[in-house]
Amino acid sequence: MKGLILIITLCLYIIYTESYIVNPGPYYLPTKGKIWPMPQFQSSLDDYFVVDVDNFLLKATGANCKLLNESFVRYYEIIKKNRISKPNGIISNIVTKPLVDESYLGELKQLNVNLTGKCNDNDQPSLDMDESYFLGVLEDTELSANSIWGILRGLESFSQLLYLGDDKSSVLMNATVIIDYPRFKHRGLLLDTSRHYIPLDKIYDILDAMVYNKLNVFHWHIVDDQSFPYVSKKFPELSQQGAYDPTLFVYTAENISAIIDYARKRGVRVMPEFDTPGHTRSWGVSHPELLTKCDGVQKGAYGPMDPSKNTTYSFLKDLFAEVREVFTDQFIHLGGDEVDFDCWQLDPNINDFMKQHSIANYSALESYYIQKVIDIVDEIPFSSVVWEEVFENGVTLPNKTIVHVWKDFGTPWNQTLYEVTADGKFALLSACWYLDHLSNGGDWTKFYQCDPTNFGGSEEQLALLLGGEACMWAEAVNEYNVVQRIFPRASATAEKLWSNNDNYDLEEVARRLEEHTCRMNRRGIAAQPPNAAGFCL
Ligand code: CP6
Repeated sequence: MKGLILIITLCLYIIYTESYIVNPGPYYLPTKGKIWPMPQFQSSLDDYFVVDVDNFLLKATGANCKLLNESFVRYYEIIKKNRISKPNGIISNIVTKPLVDESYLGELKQLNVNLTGKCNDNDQPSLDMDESYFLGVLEDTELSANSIWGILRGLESFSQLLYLGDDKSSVLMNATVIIDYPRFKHRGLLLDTSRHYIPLDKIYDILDAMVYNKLNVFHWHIVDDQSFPYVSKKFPELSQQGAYDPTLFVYTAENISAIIDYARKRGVRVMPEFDTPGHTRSWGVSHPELLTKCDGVQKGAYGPMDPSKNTTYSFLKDLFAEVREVFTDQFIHLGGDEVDFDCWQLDPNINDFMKQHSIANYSALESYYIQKVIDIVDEIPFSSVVWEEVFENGVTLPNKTIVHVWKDFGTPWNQTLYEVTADGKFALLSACWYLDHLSNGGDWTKFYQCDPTNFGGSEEQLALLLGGEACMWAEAVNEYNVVQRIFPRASATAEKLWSNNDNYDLEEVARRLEEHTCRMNRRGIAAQPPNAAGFCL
């Protein structure tokens, strides 16, 4: 009897599960042939071309130079990566033409690349570079731009228009017209290489992925309290004693030049940050005389740089003169954030100095310091970027100095942006885009929902907002998780900074980001999945 009940129960269970209508949980299907970040204007038809990815031709019809030819070599490789490459999948690469299909336009064999301006092998990207381009995928398929930088952005868009057909073997591209240019000039990614050393190969991966997102500034927060991996020729002791390891965990001038050149060829600027007077403990290992002694807070402790000594400034002048030789960008980021006043307060020499110079308080002392440093780098010459505290402490900044807004506590970021731009200063925003802050796996939506122009400024004020940066502070990342921590969440920032997409449907954005992340994965970038469920071919 018991046995019978057991069998019946089993049968009922099988019938029940078999007849149960399987309803898969929600997930995002990637879109096809959409571009990330979204162009300013795009019109695509259902009509499509078929592309033989192994025999496609990029042809320079305007100016030509090594920068352009090398970009062709890169994009040939990228174009080939549109086939399926899953271990158990078919490796597809067959040009197939549907038998009866009204939308079929034939084979697309070449893209004419028409650079209308000049192109020199040593051209360098800058804040004011022209990144606009026109792309027409029609009978006559042409990419045209005034500058090499626009061509590079256009090649990226062109490569993203390719998608895999439903037969999972042919690669297709819809007839398309694109007119495109960036919303902001400065679209950055900050990478901190002090809290954890990030090896060169990961930095190259990050630069590649930046290009796939049209990000154009690699803000290299190269040193900080914890380690000093920058190898100085004038002061080799800085990294010999201040790096985690003087041979393994450092960046030599040669390493840095190679990174700058790699970035340059892709239209990415490399802006170094040497953050002072705070965040400088690693400097003090070999140069304790630079820092304020802070026995009062803790025996043997050191505080921020000593603003009262001439030797502090002469040291910085020598170091920054060398940094000028190594880094090629117009800008240096001078930091100036999070200066702890306790040590200055407890130091009798500092207080004497303040009396002599009628410096009333510690933020005025910080202002005195940073003013001198700005003047020093101005002569070298470097233009400077500073964190928002420098502005808040009332430093009289040269008008071209850029104020980098990072805080959303105390004063909310939109109020700070308002004040900075009302004062006629250029501004960058980072407060919305902390890659080290995790709320949910898919928290890119939080990044996406921040609009940097949302601070109530006038036209003049808005014109002073140059863009922003996503920040990868490295307290919780090293070589094993840094790339996936950055991408695709920084892609959300990248689209806010490139596109004028204010009437967006978040579901549609999610599907495009799903596609874009799969595309980064196909190209070898270890981006993490953007949405709670999904798959990549
Ligand atoms: N390191 C340095 C950091 C931060 C800053 N400077 C930072 C701290 C807190 C937040 C964001 C950034 N980790 N050198 C401030 C610019 Cl919320």
